[in-house]
Amino acid sequence: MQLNIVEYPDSRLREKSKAVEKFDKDLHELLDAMYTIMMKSNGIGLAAIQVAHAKQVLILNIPDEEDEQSIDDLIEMVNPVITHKAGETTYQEGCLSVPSFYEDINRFETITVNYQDRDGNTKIIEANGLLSIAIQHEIDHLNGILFIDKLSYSRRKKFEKEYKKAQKEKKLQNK
Ligand code: Y12
Ligand code: CO
Repeated sequence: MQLNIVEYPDSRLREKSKAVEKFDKDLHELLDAMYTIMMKSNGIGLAAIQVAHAKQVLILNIPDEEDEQSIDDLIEMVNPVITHKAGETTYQEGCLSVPSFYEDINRFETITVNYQDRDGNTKIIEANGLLSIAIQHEIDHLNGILFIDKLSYSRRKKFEKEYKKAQKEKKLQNK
C-alpha cells in the first residue's frame, strides 16, 4: 500500500475519523504502510487521516534517551479514548502535515487512554511526558483538529502568512 502525507490546508485533515470495526488484513496493511511512511518522513507520530484514511487509527514511535527510534517501542492505537487527564505541560510541537513549523502548545501532563490494538484487544495506558503529548496531538487529528488551531489569534495569522510564503517557494523550486 503506497501512502502520501496530506498537508495543510488540505480539507481532508478536517474530517472526523470513523471507529474501526474490522480488525482485518486491510487494517494491518494500513498500519504497516503508516509505519513505513512515518519512518521515511522522520516522524514520531502519525494519524490515519494524515494519509487520507478517515479511521480512528494512530501510531507512535517515541525516541529513547539516545534519541533513537526502535520498532520495539512502536505503539499502535485503534479507537483511542482519553478517560482521564491531569496537569499541564508545554512542548514545541511539529506535525508531518504542517511541514517546517514548530510552536509551543499547552497539553495535559498525564493522561489515561483506552484503546484497541491491531487485533481488537482492549488496552489501557497511562502516559506522561512526550508520549502523552504525542497521543493528545494524534487524537486531535482523529477529530479534525490541528496543533495550529491552538495558537493565539495573532500567532495564527503570522503562521498563515509564513506558511503561504513557504508553500509558494516550494512550488517554484519544484517547477
Ligand atoms: C510531540 C509533538 C508532536 C508530535 C506529533 C508527531 N509529529 C511529528 O512526528 C513531526 C515530525 C516532523 C518531521 C519533520 O521532518 C524532519 O525533521 C526531517 C519536519 O520537518 C519538515 O517538515 C521540514 C516536521 C515535523 C509528537 C510529539
Ligand atoms: Co500532526
